[in-house]
Formats: sequence, structure tokens, C-alpha cells
Amino acid sequence: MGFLLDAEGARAAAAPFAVRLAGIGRVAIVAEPAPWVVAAVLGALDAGCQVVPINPASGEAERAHVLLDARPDVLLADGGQMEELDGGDGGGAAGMIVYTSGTTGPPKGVVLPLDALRANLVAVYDVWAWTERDRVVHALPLSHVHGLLLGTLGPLWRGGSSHHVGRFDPAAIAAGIADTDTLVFGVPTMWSRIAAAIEGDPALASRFAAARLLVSGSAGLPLSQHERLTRLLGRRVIERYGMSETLFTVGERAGTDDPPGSVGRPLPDVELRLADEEQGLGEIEVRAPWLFHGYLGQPAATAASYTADGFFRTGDIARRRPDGCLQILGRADGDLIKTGGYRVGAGEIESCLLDHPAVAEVAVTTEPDDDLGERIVAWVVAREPVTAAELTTHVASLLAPHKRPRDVRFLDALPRNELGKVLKRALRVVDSPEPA
Ligand code: MCA
Ligand code: AMP
Repeated sequence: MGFLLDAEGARAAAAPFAVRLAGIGRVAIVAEPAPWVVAAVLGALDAGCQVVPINPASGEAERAHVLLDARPDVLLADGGQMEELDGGDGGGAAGMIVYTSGTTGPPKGVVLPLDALRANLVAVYDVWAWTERDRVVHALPLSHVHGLLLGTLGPLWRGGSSHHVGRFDPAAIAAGIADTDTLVFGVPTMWSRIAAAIEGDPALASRFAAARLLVSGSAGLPLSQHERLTRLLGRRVIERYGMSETLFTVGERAGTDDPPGSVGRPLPDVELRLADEEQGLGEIEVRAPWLFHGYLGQPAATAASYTADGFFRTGDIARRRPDGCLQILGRADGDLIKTGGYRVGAGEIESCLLDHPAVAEVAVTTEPDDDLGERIVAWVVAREPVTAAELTTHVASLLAPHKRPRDVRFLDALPRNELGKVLKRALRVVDSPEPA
């Protein structure tokens, strides 16, 4: 299906939502990829609301958690129909609350004021020489900052246009690339599927090559994929790095000559350091004018995510190359998973599986996956007969399909240390092609 919105059209579509939402504090929006969602988000922000985008694919448990945690005053769904809810504290400063996973527990609400959203985009406009002539083409979910902020509000607030092609499909993205100034945004899974599609239909290459900027983000694009895309397109896909909490902080510049395999350099106004600056290695710590204003209702978790001198601890380990570009090496904690560009906590999947009556014990790990980057693997000790498909469906329906394990492996017992803690490393080693 898909839709194309320009700034003027979006403004006109947003106006009635701004009127309807005037005086409302917090509004949850089921963020299906549809023009009414864009209009509702813009209108709600104009009306001074706090917008809580909800993944349309999220299951009952996850949606119930978000609604209970954020306590929005209204819920917009199905073409913009409004349902009044109990509400909570009446909201806060205009902006967004984006739900994202931690290593343990259910997803947390990342509070992002409107000023932060706008300031971050201004920095991105700067490094990519982004103008009102530019159009973004993408198929990203509108429940996360990549698709909603960068892919949609970014071009519309700049005065340009945003084209969401609907369900991700390389040919649809290619068809959406206008001969003008087009920026194509995607996660690495999309870029490797685009590469495969071009190999099957070389005529697609010239469409992608015509775009002004091709950008990958939300997870690392492996060097082999960079090389494959450069070979197919005769040009570079550039990378950028960000987080829901920090928004976009590091990126390769338009027209870069830097060798691929890095996420580029910090954006203007970003103070970025590595935990061991002498070695040019370690956890990325950032300070920027647009950092989040905490996890909703979780002051302890918020405080724990900062260093004593006010830098946000990203949990990402990086190396600074001699040319100043940053290479992301991995996560400090393996329990935070990136699959298809989605952030998923091992703990939330473990809790969900433990709620299934047949599951006695469970540990969730990941394995490298050519398509998804990381594949979620559940190691299960069953107390009664159950199939992998039943468990997968359980997770997909309660949380979201992208959180479902791609492999379920049954064991008689989980390996534990003398304190009873599960040894996830041993599970990775125990790996066998068939379930035990
Ligand atoms: C399969 N499906 C199931 C089940 N098995 N549904 C229910 N129960 C099951 N057991 C269905 C799914 O519903 C879906 O169907 C279909 O199978 C395929 O699902 P899946 O394999 O999970 O995904 P995909 O369709 O292959 O999608 C790949 C994707 C997607 C398009 C790359 O992962 C994606 O959109 N990723 C983007 C993530 C993103 O935007 N992250 C940004 C975070 P159907 O589709 O028909 O319902 S923001 C961020 O990271 C920051 C700040 C940053 O820096 O950008
Ligand atoms: P989220 O909050 O869903 O946006 O996830 C943020 C996480 O995605 C970061 O902490 C990184 O682990 C990962 N990430 C985002 N962009 C990149 C990138 N270009 N390369 C590697 N990892 C990335």
C-alpha cells in the first residue's frame, strides 16, 4: 500500500488532530504505517501532547504493559478513532515516550521532549546537507525513532516529503526512489535483502544508485554487506548510530571517503568518549543537548544509566579508528539483543516463556544470523510435552512477532554455576543442530 506525504499535506492532515487533541496530556497511537498516524502524531505534538507510539504488531501482554505504564488519556487506533482511557498524571512536556527493551523486565518508556527531537534533527540535517527538496523513502515501523523521527518527522519538518512504501520490499523501495533528491533509510536486514534482490534483478541497481543518500542504521551493517552493496551499486551505503535514549549521535557524512566498517564521527554538539580513552576503546558514553529525560516513572533506572559526571552509558562497546571514525564492536551485556534492527531484551522473552505452563526453566541467547543480524534462541526445560511452534506462537502473540525465538532447543537441565546462575556462555558452546 504505502503513502507519500509532503510537508504541506501533512500539516493540513494534522490540523484536525491538533483540534481534537487540544487539552489532552498523553495520547497513545497505534502506529501502523498509515498517513493518519503521521497526521495524528504531528497534530498531537502541535497540541502539546506527549505521544506514545505503540507497535501495531505488539501482542496483548506488551500492549497492556505499555498502556498501564504510560497511562495515556486517549488511545488512537484504526484510522484515528479515539478511545478515552483512565489516564494518569496528565502527561508532561510535549514530545514522545518511546518504549524500548532493557536486558531485564518489560520495556521502559523513554521520555523524549519535543525540543530534543527537533534539536537532534537539526544536527542530522546539517551533516547530511538535508534540504526541503529531499524525500525519504523507507518501510520502517512508525513505533520507533528510526522510522518515526528520522524517516517521517525528519523530512516533513524540513519541508520535504516522506514516502512509506508499506510492507518492506526491495522493489517497492526502488520504485519509490524519485529522480530528485531521495534518501533511502533502512536497517541492515533490509539492506542485505536489497542486495539479494539486486543480484536477482540487476535493473534495480540503477534505481538505488540514483538516490542522493543510502543510509543504514539501528544495527551494524557487516563489512561483507558493505562490500557487496558497493560492488552492486558502485557507491557506498553510509552508516549511522543511535539509540532511543540518545537519538542519533554518530554518523558518516554524505559523500564520505572514509573506508566502510565504521559508524562515522559524532554529530555536532555531541560529546562522546570511550570508557578507556587512552586505548581508544570501551563503552560509548555520550552527552548531547537532545538526550532523553529519563525512563518514565523509573528514577533509579534512569540514574543508573548515567556516569557520575552526567554522560549516558550506552552499553555499546566501540573502538576509535586512527581516522577518528567509530567502530561498534558489540554490546557490554549480551542480554540486549538486536534482531532485524529491533531491540529485544532476553529477560522479557524469558519471563514470557516462563508464563507458559509447559515451561519449567528457560534461558534466551542469540546466535549470528545472516538475515536478522542476531537470531533469538530459547533453551527450554519442559515440565510437560510442548512443541517449539507452540512456544514461538506464545511469544509472538503476547509480545510481538519480532520477539519470537527463531530456534527453541529443549534440554534436560540448564547449565548453572554453583550459585545457581544460568551459564549462558555454556549454552552457546553446547549448541547442536538438533534440539537435545
Ligand atoms: C511468523 N510470523 C508470525 C509467527 N511467525 N506471527 C505470529 N506468530 C508466529 N509464530 C509472521 C510475522 O507476523 C510477520 O508477518 C512475518 O511472519 C515475518 O516476520 P519477521 O520474520 O519477524 O520479520 P520480517 O517481516 O521478515 O521483517 C524484517 C524487517 C523487520 C522488515 C527487517 O525486522 C523490520 O521492520 N525491522 C526494523 C526495525 C526497526 O525499525 N528498528 C529501529 C529501532 P506480517 O508481517 O505479515 O505480520 S530505533 C533504533 O534502533 C535507533 C534509535 C536507531 O539508531 O535507529
Ligand atoms: P534502539 O534503542 O532500539 O534504538 O537500539 C539502540 C541500539 O542499537 C544501540 O545501543 C546499538 O546497540 C544498536 N545500534 C544502533 N545503530 C547501530 C549501528 N549503526 N551499528 C551498530 N549498532 C547499532
